[in-house]
Amino acid sequence: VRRTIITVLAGGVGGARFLRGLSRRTDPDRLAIIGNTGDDEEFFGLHVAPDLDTVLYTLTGQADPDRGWGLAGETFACLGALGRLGEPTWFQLGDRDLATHLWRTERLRAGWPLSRVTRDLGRHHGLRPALLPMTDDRVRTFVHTEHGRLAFQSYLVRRRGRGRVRRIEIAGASTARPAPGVLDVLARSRAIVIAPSNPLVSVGPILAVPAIRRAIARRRAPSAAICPLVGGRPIRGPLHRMLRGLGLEVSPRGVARLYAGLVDLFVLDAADARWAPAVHALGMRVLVTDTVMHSPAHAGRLAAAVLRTLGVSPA
Ligand code: FO1
Repeated sequence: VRRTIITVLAGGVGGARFLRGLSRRTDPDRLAIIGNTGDDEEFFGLHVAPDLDTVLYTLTGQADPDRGWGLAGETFACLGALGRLGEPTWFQLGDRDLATHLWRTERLRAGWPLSRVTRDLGRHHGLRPALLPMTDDRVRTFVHTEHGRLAFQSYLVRRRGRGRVRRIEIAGASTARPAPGVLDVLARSRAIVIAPSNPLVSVGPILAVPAIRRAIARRRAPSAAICPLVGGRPIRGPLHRMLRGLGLEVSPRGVARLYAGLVDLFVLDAADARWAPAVHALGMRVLVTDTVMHSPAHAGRLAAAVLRTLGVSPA
């Protein structure tokens, strides 16, 4: 692992967009990303790692700008042909995206750990930050609703995040070990940042790996989290419904509580400035700024403000 200055815990689209901003404001070769693998899933025998791929495609300028996931200009001929064979097509696997999953799956079958597959994939795509899956072990997120125990993609994509959430299960996390490099980058970080990703199903699985949580709780570097709720709603995804279903407060304080003891600074959107005292009372410093990432330039300004407030020089 190269010399690292900033380590980011990231889920899918929100995390990737924040990272794109951060990599404009700091040396991307000195950035490390710990990615969520809890929402990985097998489709047609292929290992799909949506959050890792979303980060990879976004940071290499290949992501579809509207969806935020998958490749820009993608076609779906293969999926269409599978549909004509009577196969389920609710998970949109693009023709060129399939190459990623074929390649990953072949190497996993050859015995490579996911961390090595991810590193090589990044090299082939010209990715400069170190992208580390949180673990090489099998961890899978399940969402329990009145429809039963749903694998994460079934809950989010197939059922569109509907249904009352009763429990979130991160299966395999309690015995999972951090992937090679993860504890090392955390120990050598000058700052640790939790991206504006879903704290329950994107960041939650990363922090559910016991040695990762422990390393962050005992950090020497300053740490920050950016609140993914703005005005009581996430920019995308069902976080507000998940919090409500679990009986947690649907507010920045509700999110901040999930990070108690792990972050020194909590970043609130200007629309939620009134929550600053309540978050501060949890023992965190508060930064109030614009957090909505309408463009890479907005994301860059957000990232720069976070680093400045943490006292970390960007380059
Ligand atoms: N999200 C959807 O809402 N619908 C899809 O059909 C879909 C397909 C897909 C394929 C590859 C990939 O890497 C991501 C994909 N996503 C899709 C996004 C993914 O479900 C979520 O963004 C993450 O799992 C949440 O972090």
